[in-house]
Amino acid sequence: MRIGIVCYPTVGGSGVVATELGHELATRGHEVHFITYALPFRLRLEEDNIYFHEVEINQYDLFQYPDYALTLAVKIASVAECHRLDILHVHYAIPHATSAYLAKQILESQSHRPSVVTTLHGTDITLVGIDRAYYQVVKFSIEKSDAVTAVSENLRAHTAEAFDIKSPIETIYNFFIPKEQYINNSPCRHEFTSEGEKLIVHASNYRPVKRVIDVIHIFERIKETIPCKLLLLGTGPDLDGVRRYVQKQGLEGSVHFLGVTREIDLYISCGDLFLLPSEQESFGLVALESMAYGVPVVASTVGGIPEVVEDGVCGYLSPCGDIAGMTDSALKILTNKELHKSMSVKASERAKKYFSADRIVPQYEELYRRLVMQQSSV
Ligand code: GMT
Repeated sequence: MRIGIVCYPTVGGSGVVATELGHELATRGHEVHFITYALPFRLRLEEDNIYFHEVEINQYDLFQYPDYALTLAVKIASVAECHRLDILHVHYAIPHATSAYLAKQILESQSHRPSVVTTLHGTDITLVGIDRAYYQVVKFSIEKSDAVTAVSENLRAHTAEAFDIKSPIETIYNFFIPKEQYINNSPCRHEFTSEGEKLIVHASNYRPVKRVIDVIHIFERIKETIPCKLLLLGTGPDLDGVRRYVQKQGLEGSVHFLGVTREIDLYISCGDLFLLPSEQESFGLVALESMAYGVPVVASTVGGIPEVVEDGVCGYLSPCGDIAGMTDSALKILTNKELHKSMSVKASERAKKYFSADRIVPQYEELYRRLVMQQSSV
C-alpha cells in the first residue's frame, strides 16, 4: 500500500509512535510518505520505502499567526494525488485530522482518494480537544475520518463519551522496539551513580500535566532512606521551576538534568526505577519503554497507564498526587532485590507480549486493508 503519515516531528510520544510505525510499515514493503513541517527526529530517510514531504510555514505579513492547517491540507492533497496514496494516517487530531478532511475535499473530483485514519494520542482529546475553542472542529474531524483509533481503551471510551461519537473508535495500543544493545546492559550507569546507589529516572515534556515536582518530592523522600540519584530527561515549561526547587533544597549533587537527547534508550535502560506521577496519560509510552528494558515503573492510576503497567506486577500504581504512596512503592521495589528482579523480568515480558511491533503493526495493516477494500467497492 501507499501510505501517507502526518505527525508532529518533535520529541513527543505521538511523533515517535508515528515515525516508528512508518519504519515498520516500510520494512513490510509499504511505501511510506511522511508529511510534516520538519524532518521527524527519529526518521531515518536513508531507509528503503521512506519519503519525506516538507510543509511550508507561511510567513505572510498579514498573518499574525502561521496558518499551518491550511498549508498542510494543500500539501497532503498534492502528495496524495502525486503518489496515489491509498491511506492517509494522521497522528494527533489537531489540526491533522482537520487538514486531512480538507485535503480530501480538495481531491473531491479525483477517482483515487486516500482513506483517512485518525489516531488519537491523548492531549488532542483530554486537554486541547476538549477546550471550547477546538471542541466542534475536533468532533467534526473525528466524525469525518474514515477510521479512528485510540492508543488505549481508556482514551477510546473517554473520546466517545466526551465528544458523543457514535461511530466506532478502535483501540490499537502503542508499541515499542527496545534496542538490543541496551537490554540487560547499562553502559552509562556509572556516570550517574556510585557503588550501592540506586538510579531513579523520569522523562517527559515538563508540562503541568506531568507533575514533575511530584517526582522531586518522591525522590527527596526516597533519599531519606536509601542512597540514590535522580536522572531527569527532556525539557519543557516546568523545567526551570524544577531546577529552582532542586537548588533551593540543595539537591544539585543528586539530580542530573540531561535535557533533550536522541539517546533516551541509553539512559532509561540504566535506571532501577522509572517515576511517572502524571495527572493524565492516555498511554504512557515512556512507561512502556522503561518496561521493555526491564525497569519497573511507579506511576499514577490515571488514563491508560493501568492498561500498560500491570499494578503489583511490573511496578506499582497510586492515585495521582499520592506522594507518600508512590514513595512507599518505590522503596519497596528498590530495597527488595528479589522483588525488583521479578518485576523487571515481568515488565519486559509484558512489553514484549502485548506491545511489540509484531503484535501491533499488523493491526494497523489490517485496518488499512479493510479501508482500501471498502474504497474499491464504492
Ligand atoms: O505527553 C504529551 O503531552 C505528549 C503527547 C504526544 O503527542 O506525544 O503524548 C500523548 O501521546 C503519547 C503517545 O501516544 C502517549 O504515550 C501519552 O500518554 C500522551 N500524553 C498524555 O495523554 C498526557
